[in-house]
Amino acid sequence: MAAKLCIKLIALERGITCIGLRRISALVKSKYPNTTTYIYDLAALSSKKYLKSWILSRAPKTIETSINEKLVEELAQADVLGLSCVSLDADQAKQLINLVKKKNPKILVVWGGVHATVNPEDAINHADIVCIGEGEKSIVALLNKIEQKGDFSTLKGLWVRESGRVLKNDLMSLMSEDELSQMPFQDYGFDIKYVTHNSMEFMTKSVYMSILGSTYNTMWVMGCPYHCSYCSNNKFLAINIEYGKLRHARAEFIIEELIEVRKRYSHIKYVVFNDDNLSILSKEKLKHFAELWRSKIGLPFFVPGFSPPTVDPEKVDILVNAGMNKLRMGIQSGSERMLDFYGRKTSRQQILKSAEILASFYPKISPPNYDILIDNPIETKQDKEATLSLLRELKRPFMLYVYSLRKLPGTRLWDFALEHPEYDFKPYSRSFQFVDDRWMGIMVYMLGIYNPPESAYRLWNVLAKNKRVSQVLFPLVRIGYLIKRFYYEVKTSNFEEIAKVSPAIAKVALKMRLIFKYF
Ligand code: B12
Ligand code: SF4
Repeated sequence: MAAKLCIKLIALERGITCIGLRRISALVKSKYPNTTTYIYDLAALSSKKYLKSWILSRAPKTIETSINEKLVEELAQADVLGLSCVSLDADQAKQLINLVKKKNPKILVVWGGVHATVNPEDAINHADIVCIGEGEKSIVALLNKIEQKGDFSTLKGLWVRESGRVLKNDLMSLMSEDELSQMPFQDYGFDIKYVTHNSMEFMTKSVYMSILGSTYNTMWVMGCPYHCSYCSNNKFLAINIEYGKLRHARAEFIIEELIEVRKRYSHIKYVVFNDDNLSILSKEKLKHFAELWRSKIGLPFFVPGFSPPTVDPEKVDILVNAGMNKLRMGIQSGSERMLDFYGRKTSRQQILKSAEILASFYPKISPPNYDILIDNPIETKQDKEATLSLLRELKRPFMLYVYSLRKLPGTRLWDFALEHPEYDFKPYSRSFQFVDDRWMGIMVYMLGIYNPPESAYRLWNVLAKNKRVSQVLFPLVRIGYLIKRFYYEVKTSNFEEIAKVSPAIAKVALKMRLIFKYF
């Protein structure tokens, strides 16, 4: 095994973003060339059915449960199999591990990523080793030991199954700014294998474009100091309080990363910073980043990581001038009682104030996006009405992302649901998009589309409560929402950049923009 350690790495995902595994892959490949990386796209099959099921909010038989046999064959040839996924995809990861282990009982399976971190007790029942938290230092130490035929059972950051017992080692320290800045960029090589339930091919520009279009996903600033009860950050903080500090590579690193990836994927015209909290960075750091971005990259970008206490007009302005054309802030509820239950460090008043600041940047950027959580079984009628009245008060325009609440392992909400079986908190295996409370769903989506006068609002209220009418209204408001999203995309997108990749689409969109001027 020692001379040419054969390593296979795989991310199971609904898509191909997998920033975590791409980072691990780049690092492992830099030290062990006999490494192959796979991305198993579990959503490939369902993408056509997805839109219909989303509009109707009904679960289709989306995910193909049989595992690609050719993939199993290839993975089973490895000495070490490294695996990554979120909890939603853990069952398929387990199925894959079982099939691979059947073919090659000697293979060492290392399970890392979010599910392994928030639920190691579950992961270790299926893998030989579980990597908890940030994996770079642990995987390098582990592979080194395996290569040297040394003892890895006491390595930090790992749980190791050995002779029927589980050794639970201390955590590995998180990387410093210097260490983060010395890491290789995410692996975007064409030697990555893109896998679906019935196909396997090398990654190409066209595969990439068919899934992510011209968008590149990255993460610069990691860490979040908040403790929202439904979020896995609870668990990250519980295992290591350092996860609450903002950690990031130098700004130059993220600029170089973009330069590199654009050499390979010249069609990239848009960047998403998946950071939990980019907006908490100091003004000095944001200014430095903004100057570099403007002069060296110049692409528009999306920052989803805003929360009401972090909205500062000066910071928003810095980011907008750098190229941010879209942002997103978590609101979740308009009820002070629910904000408290979720552990959100904000108030209704602060939400209104922050939303006013964000809306003032329209039309320089597209309308701000806000997250709203519904389907919380402990919400009363008053709580729901407080959310609806907040949406009526919020400065317009805005767009909503509506999520149906799910309990995730390792969160305070998970513990609360265990202590209170009388409340029906839905499991994470049920999509976050499937809305149970149709009345609330209709009202929230309707308010995301427009703010009707009082009499029309009351009429909506009555109609949405009628079971039969709501069957028709719900898909209608979701279609209305899509139209509104499309309208603002056309109004605010940079079609000069899009035209370089897809002139036909840009031409049609520019014509539509002329028409939209009259609305
Ligand atoms: C970007 C992101 C997305 C992206 C990309 C998803 C992806 N699979 O990469 C998109 C928008 C598509 C997305 C979708 C969803 N997401 Co999301 N998402 C995130 C976010 C904000 C950042 C993830 C990230 O890239 N982190 C940066 C990398 C560097 O960290 P990392 O992935 O943890 O990887 C490190 C370690 O885990 C480890 N590691 C990772 N893999 C491996 C492998 C090996 C072998 C080893 C040794 C180590 C290792 O080393 C890595 C580097 O340090 C997190 C929140 C967060 N802060 O983590 C939520 C998060 C992962 N998402 C979450 C959820 C719930 C979802 C959805 C289910 C939501 C939905 N609406 O349907 C979907 C699921 C999609 C899917 N099946 O993958 C939850 C997951 C909770 C859980 N218990 O699983 C999180 C934690 C947020 C939360 N609220 O709790 N998401
Ligand atoms: S602010 Fe966002 S990332 Fe932080 S704990 Fe709350 S939901 Fe999670």
